[in-house]
Amino acid sequence: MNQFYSDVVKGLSSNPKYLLSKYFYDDAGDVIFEKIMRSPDYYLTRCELSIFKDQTQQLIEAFDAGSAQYDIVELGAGDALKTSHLLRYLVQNGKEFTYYPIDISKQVIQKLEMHLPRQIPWLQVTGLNGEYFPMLEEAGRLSGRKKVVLFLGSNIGNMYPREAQEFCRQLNGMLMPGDILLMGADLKKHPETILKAYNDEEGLTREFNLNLLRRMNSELDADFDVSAFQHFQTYDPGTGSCKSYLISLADQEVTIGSEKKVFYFSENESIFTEVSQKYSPGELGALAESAGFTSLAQFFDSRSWFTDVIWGKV
Ligand code: AVI
Repeated sequence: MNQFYSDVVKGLSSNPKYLLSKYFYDDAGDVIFEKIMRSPDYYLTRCELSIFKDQTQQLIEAFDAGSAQYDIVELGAGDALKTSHLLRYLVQNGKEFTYYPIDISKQVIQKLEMHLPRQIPWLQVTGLNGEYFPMLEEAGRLSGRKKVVLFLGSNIGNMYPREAQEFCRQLNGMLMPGDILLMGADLKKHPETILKAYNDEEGLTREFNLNLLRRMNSELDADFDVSAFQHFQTYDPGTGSCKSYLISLADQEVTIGSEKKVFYFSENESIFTEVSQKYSPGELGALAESAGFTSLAQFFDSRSWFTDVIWGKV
């Protein structure tokens, strides 16, 4: 049986029910997510882009303070739009380095290898298609230099704080002294601003969330009535946990897969689909320390809604 099916069966057999947010990203989900990133209510992408555009030189000075010679490795590179500002600056200033974008999508890597050197002449790109950690090891084998590892977009937020701590600890264990981590994280702010970003007026996040049901219908031969579920978002300003759910609007049963496995949903029952954790600068400092990093620098957008932290491995 495929992994998607077994993860779905596990999640929907649990109490309370859940689905893994990594399954948002099929072709349709990718398209919706691109629209979310451009939507007025979803501020995260614009905030981080402004840091990369307006403070390029300062970001690079912070890397240079750690090491004179380094390669850039990016975990989950996507379209590399933000990173391209750094890469262009480095190339234009005569820095010798290779950019190693890592992504689970083969298409993403092929596109980056084809388009980036056209946009940024002389840029050396070696794409790595696969999971973060094995590909990070591969980058270490290929690169003879120190590494600046980028983990942008508040992807760290899609882990619970404990998972994030474990992830950062594992990452730290894979780096060499002198390597650097540049990580983007969304900050705690007025709860309404956060809720709006995940409950946007255009209904994009709603469609993103409901797309999980459509994906199960098309890939797992499920028979979800998508109109019988509702997107529901919460944000707890105390813990910083912003959570997405799908709420069943009726007592209903759904059949999944060729084995016709049946799941029951009662009216108002929830399926948890995603956490988008928000941090305070202090909590990020504590995360750095608990994972064995030293905080070297921290950058903010003009409203201090988003931050990019630079941590060093000692
Ligand atoms: C990819 N990740 C950082 C996004 C976030 O903000 O948690 C995914 C997302 N979910 C709903 N909107 C965007």
